[in-house]
Amino acid sequence: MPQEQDDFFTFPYPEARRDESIIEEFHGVKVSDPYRWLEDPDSEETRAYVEKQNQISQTFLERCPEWDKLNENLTKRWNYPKYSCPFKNGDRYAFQKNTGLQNQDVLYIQDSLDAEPMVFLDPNALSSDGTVALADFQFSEDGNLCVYGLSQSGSDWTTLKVRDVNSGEDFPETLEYTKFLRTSWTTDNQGFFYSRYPAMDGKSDGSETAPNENQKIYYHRVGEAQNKDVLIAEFPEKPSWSLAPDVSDCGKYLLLYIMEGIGSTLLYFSKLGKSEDITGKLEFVKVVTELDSEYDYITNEGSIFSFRTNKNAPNYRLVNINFDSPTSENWETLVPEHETNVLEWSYCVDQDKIVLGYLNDVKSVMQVHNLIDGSFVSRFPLEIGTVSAFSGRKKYSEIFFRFVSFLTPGIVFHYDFATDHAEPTIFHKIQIENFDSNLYKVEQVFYKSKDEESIPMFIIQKKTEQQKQKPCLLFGYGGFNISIQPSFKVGGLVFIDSFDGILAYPNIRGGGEYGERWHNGGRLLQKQNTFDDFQYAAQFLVEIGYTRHNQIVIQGGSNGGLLVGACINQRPDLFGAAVAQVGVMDMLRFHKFTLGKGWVTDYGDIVVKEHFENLYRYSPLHNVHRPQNESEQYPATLVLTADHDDRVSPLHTLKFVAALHHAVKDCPYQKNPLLLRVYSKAGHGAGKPTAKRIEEATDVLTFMFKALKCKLNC
Ligand code: X99
Repeated sequence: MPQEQDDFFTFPYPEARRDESIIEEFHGVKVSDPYRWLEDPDSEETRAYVEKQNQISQTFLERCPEWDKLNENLTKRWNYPKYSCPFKNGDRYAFQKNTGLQNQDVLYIQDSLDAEPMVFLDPNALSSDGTVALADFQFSEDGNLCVYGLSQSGSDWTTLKVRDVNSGEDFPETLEYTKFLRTSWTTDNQGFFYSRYPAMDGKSDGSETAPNENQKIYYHRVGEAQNKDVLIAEFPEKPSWSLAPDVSDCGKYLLLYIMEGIGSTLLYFSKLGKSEDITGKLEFVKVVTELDSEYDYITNEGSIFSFRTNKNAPNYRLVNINFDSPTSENWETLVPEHETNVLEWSYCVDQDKIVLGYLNDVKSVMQVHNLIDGSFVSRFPLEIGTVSAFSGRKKYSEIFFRFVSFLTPGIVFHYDFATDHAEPTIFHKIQIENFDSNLYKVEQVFYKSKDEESIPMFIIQKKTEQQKQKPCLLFGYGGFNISIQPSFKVGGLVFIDSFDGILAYPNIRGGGEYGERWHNGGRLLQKQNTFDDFQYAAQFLVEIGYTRHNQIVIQGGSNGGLLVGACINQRPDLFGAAVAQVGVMDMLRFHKFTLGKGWVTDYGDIVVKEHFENLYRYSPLHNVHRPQNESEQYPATLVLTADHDDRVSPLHTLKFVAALHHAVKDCPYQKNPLLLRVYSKAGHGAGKPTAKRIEEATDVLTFMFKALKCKLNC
């Protein structure tokens, strides 16, 4: 049992065996990797290690009576109906709904907007514990068929099925070895293009770590077995390329996007004839041959194709490319880059209009332009917040979009260009009983980082007469061009209410909040800016009197788990507690597992000397320290992962915790706990059943409660 010492306990952390024989040399630097054995998820030794760690973390959390209280608060708060943004498919509409605490959202279809919705697919019926999730779905052009992907236990792997919308029956075939539903139907509704990996040698349930390579594109005819699928495109000399097909609105072209990492794509196309004639590999014309920019198909008028791109436009623009002569000298700008606002997405609707979604200082702006000349038509009125989903197509005059914000759980709007001339109408508005948004306030502040860059940050708290120092949850991500926009978070509100706390969301560099400039400012050799921005956020919050360092808990997942890992190594004195979820912790080996190779675009490639030196300088696994005094003590830290996380393999977290525990062993200055919790039948986050989400949120809040020594308000 743990021994009581001061306010916390010293824990008999399990010692991980150190294999000192594993040493690799990078650019003349010898690096040892004593916990390499933890990379095998299936060995008895790894399993035993995880079990011992779980016993300690569970004891820590369960000893605490507040777990039940927080669980009750969270469950109450979570229990409100949630609606997705509907899609129009043929003559019907489809949308997802969750009554409140259902493990998985249910997919409904509706014959008209005021018809009774009918259950089309209920993933809750597919497993008793909610661990089978609907990963994605796509209806055929006429809306009569739907291809959908199921995933299990949180893995990225999906199996595809096809359902007849009229009968509700599935076709017999099951398509295996796909990740991320990248399907695109031919417009005759006979079948679809999709990308898949070759069959794996070993297991492929998401607990494996083998790299995913050699993706290929196939055409699948509905009703046929997968082994009858027609191979359309493959690049055996480029095993790390990932491929995505996209049939043009007119049905006459197949676009092929090729990625070798996150973001930038190559772009090829092939002309399509009748789908019966698809019998083998297609000939592709190369439009973009350098992997330096992103391209997003919007629509085409004959051979003139419109794309959203950041080619020569760090805030993105719309460009027209004539596929009859696609050379870049002939490209024409349709909507120029905006000076300050980032063009995040665009859709063609109602034949000749384009809806553009911009980000202005991290707040959504939505406007309509003319497809023919790109000119501005109108702007939709929006409150401060985020357009989190949009649906609309060239052939339909109707659109739907979903708005969320820190205090707005979700409003789905409907607008019909054919009949509406006024503002969009509310289609679904989420109402939460006993939630009064007027009790809270949201402010956006701008603070200076280490290099004087101005960083935006949202701060949410209860309205009070007088500002006093409060427990503060500081959340960050900072990578992959992803913007952290306002959204409604139940766990965050429970933190505010139960602990009289503050939430702080700094929009640190590496994200896409200010386009490519922001992303570039926090990746590759600039990655340290991401960590500095986060550390300066903590300092700023203390300087303005909102909190104290020992009341700050930092939290981040995935790339944000790396952020938390790096920050507790670099500035343990700034934070009272830390929660790192599903993080990338071994920066010298991330590229070796599952999809990790793709992250080289943000993190860099160890074969390049400067990249290696940079990664080695901040890699959480390689920079753990033994505290030499009180202020070097690690904050109370909870590190979380899950056994079916095939996005960021749990080995990152296990090796990091083993190194942390070794570094602090018998250290008199390390009194704060350093805990590891590994969830089972769970993955990186997508598709997690509500019950598991609430359990994890309860663990995290209970940990924060104990680590920050909060008072429980209710
Ligand atoms: C990915 O690794 C993306 C995974 N992914 C694909 C998709 O490879 O989401 C893909 C192909 C086709 C369609 C959709 C996808 N991501 C997404 C990074 C961050 C991201 C990730 O998960 F860019 F948002 N990471 C984990 C980066 C480091 C930690």
